Amino acid sequence: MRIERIDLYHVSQQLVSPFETSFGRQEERHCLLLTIYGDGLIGWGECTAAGSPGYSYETVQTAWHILSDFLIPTVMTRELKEPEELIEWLTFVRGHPLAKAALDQAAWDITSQRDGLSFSQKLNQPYAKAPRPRVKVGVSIGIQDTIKKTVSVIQQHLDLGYGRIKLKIRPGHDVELARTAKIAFPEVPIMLDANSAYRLEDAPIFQQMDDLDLLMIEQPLGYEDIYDHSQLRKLINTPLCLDESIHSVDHARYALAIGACDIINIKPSRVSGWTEARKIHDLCLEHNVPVWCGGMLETGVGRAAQLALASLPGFTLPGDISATERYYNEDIAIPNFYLNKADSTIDVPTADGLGVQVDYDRLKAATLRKKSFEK
Ligand code: OSB
Ligand code: MG
Repeated sequence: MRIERIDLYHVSQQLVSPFETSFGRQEERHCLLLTIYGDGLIGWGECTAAGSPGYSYETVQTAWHILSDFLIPTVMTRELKEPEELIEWLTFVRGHPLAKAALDQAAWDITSQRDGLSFSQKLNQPYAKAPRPRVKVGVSIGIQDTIKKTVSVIQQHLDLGYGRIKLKIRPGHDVELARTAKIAFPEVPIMLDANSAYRLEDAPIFQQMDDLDLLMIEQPLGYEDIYDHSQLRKLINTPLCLDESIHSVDHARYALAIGACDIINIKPSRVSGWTEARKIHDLCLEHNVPVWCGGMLETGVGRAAQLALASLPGFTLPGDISATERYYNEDIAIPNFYLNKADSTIDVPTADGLGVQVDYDRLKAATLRKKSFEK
């Protein structure tokens, strides 16, 4: 497939409610969207770099630069046959996984459409089992002003049908929060996400949570650390999950080799896309390590592709993939995603490619700048 044109958009959307983590508070969400044009088809990708370098060193500005000046010009010179090839073309750029993932996603979308398959079907081709039609999901709840407020926000989400709750923590807002939440909702699977706010010396804080039967603790230590996590894991009972420090299947291999985690959060954008995400999935499946699909407050464009990833056989834990209304009043992709209340699942799209359409009026309203690249 000849790639005829690529359009790049910087968009900004108001979140339904502010999202606060140990690295900052977001009221509006910036991201990049891009489209690949070829063979009369359009493939979409989302770059989840944010307005500030809190979660990742990448931002919308760095991703714009890397995509415009390096990645897109390279992709424009190539013929796209299968999506797995694309990431190989981009190895001359070190790092910048979020920028690369947007192109990788668009390549999966457009080639799925070409093949008359949904993204999920194409991604699931190597496996004997049919893809899951619905995937288990949970909700990620940001830091609230008080513990009391957190309890009421948890209740609201349980009432909506979410069957797994993730609470963001930071130093000083951790043990008491977790204990209060577990006392209020003893039957609910609750997990914590620290976004790298602690150090190994803080192990006693996590030991105080040993009796709480938490589902897992996500990324307590450094965002580049693997070793200290392997030490912490020996000191605590709660299963340990890595997010920030896994950028590739190699990192996942290092983590498993030294026993740094029990679980991996596979965020496709953090690992430069769906091709690499599937490799991590395969490695974890081989080692019986459960995985789940993480989120970055995606628009429907990114969310459709998260659902495709979570339909792979090894995704046995609920993902951070919530209903559209948890993020945006008017998403740029239609239709919206809804939670199936009975079993806390979301349906995996079945139409060709991503299975969502972009509403161009809404996209236009949300776009801060746009650039087209043509041959
Ligand atoms: O650490 O998982 C995280 C959002 C932005 C950046 C990092 C994280 C998150 C979330 C939200 O937890 C997950 C979602 O619902 O998209
Ligand atoms: Mg996380």
